[in-house]
Amino acid sequence: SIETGIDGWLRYAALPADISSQYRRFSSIFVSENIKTSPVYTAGKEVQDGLRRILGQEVGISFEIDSNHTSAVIISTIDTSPTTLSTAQVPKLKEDGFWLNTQAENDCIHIIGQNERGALYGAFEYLMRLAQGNFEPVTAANNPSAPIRWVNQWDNLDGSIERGYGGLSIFFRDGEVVEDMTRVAQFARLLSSVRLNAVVVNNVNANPKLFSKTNLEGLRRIADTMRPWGLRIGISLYFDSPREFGGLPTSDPLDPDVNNWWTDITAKLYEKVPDLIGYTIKANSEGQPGPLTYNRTLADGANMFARALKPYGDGVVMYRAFVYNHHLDESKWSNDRANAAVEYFKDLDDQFDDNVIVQIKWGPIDFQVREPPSPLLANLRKTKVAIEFQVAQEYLGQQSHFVYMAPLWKEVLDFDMRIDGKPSAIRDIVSGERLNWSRSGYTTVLNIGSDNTWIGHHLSLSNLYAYGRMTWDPLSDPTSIIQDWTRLTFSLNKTVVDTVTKISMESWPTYENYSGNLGIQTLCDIIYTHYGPSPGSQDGNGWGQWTRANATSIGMDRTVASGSGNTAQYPQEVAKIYENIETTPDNLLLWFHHVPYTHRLKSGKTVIQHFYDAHYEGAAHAQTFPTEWAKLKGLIDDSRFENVAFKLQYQAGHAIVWRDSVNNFYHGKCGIADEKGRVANY
Ligand code: GCW
Repeated sequence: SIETGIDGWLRYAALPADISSQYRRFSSIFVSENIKTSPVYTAGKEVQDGLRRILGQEVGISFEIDSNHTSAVIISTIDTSPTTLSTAQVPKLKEDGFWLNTQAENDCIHIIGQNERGALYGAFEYLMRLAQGNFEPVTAANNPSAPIRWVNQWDNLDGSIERGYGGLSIFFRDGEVVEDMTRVAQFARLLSSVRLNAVVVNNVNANPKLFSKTNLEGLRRIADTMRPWGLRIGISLYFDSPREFGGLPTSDPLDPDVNNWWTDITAKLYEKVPDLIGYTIKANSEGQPGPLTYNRTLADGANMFARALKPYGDGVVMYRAFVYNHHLDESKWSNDRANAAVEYFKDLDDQFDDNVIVQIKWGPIDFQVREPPSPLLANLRKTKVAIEFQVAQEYLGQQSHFVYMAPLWKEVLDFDMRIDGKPSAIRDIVSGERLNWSRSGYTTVLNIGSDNTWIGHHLSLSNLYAYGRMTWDPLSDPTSIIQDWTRLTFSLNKTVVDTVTKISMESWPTYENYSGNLGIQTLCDIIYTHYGPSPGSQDGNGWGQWTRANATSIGMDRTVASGSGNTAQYPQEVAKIYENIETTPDNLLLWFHHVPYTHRLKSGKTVIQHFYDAHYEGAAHAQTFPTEWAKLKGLIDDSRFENVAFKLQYQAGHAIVWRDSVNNFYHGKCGIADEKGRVANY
């Protein structure tokens, strides 16, 4: 059969008959909700579909449980659990959590959600085990690490997607919400299967035309399509809408008319989407207006939206910390974009309303191939935060190269910030545990589109799967995540699993090697595309992603002693490590220090020789990916095989372009020859 990729990791491929025949046979699927909009109902349908496809069993759904129910799958919430079913053994579940018991009495399977969404998650968990031929008995509660597990699509109303590499928007076209919701439902199914619970549907560079009558109605359709999958929608707002769209003279967040305008818009939205999860705000960022435009604080701006949402329950304002001056003067040594978030937000810590969450990019700059974690994650105590990842590979090869990001995220989440000298792993900060927050968590920039691969590269969809897995349980192991994903996406065949795992686990270090090393950032074109090598574009502009490379030395001096003082934004113990060149890890050396090209790393190599070597190594390693992949010919469907083969071949070629451009550039700068005498052929 031709595999399109639309089902992603939810193909439910039939198990070989000799395996599936060993499994028990079901008499029925009992579902506690007979309403199509309920995720419990969806769970029943999904289980029915899964049992048919994976095991070849045709099992009927019933909404009435009979007294001699044997060999049934019983799906409910804790509250709607049938009386005959003992829920006494179920421990207290967290919001969205579930209980899965495959060893229940009368040969039954119990899937019990803390809420309706949880029941659906439990159903997916069960099916994804079966689909991997995993018949191991399980009796366990499963709870999320954090309540906020969102994705942010950067979709524009015209159908384009900012930093989108997987086709046009599945939500919008020509200024309006699309009619056909097929892809929206398929998308919701994928998200829900990895326990993500909300989607912000439009770009943070938001267009106020979203509030037209037709579009409000369109948002209702999107929300209605997603609700049965346990997903809620949020939207991004444009700060200056009252002035630019509403005919008011100002968008001042303390102006009563402006507040009324947002109150009114919020009422209209909730009329269509009664469970709207909230607003995402990008303001005073990259030339966008915001509260500072009106001489108000960022907190004044955030709280205006928070007040508008308050009457409707649990809606939150996700206020982005991505606020910085993009006309920075590079000639001033102490100027540093990495300082911006803490400078703007730290002093506002006690000023945000309780339904405001500050949304912080994981690194201080912008989704680079390597950054230290954002110091703002350790500077807010009262203000709840969400960490922002980027499944979109904006700076990581834009889905033309493949970079599996779970290892990167894991490094960030495992990083110990040592707040007040105490263990403060970032995963425990964002879960809310470390500082006792009630609502905090995760979001990611995501750029799925109407392409059959969803995202532009079959392998890159693993990042969405991994993001879901890691937000639910940040202690998950990236290797087992990719193994599960591969079995579900491609095949249970060992060669397939091992090969995809190998390529995936090597992909980030490889890309780092041929793009930008030692914490210098992704040396791509910085002005617009963020793609392809252009090490010279980093400097000489106001964007502040500088390398400060000159004829003799390179790197950003972020020390207190002689640089921008950025290290002091980290808690003391961490600051000490980065302030000192001896204790700064090599892979962040040039992020924190400005050194001669001849500076010796802990490895004994000079900085410049490391650059040369790493680029040769990275490019050489990229050549192994198509060769590895070639082993899968005939082991997976030709359609996806060819598609990925083409992509990996392209990546291998482009890696050589990266290697030579970067090496030539630095050779030209410093004039120091490669010890190994290698020269590019052009
Ligand atoms: O990484 C940068 C992107 C912009 C984006 C911005 C942001 C939506 O290059 O395209 O704008 O970040 O996060 O707001």
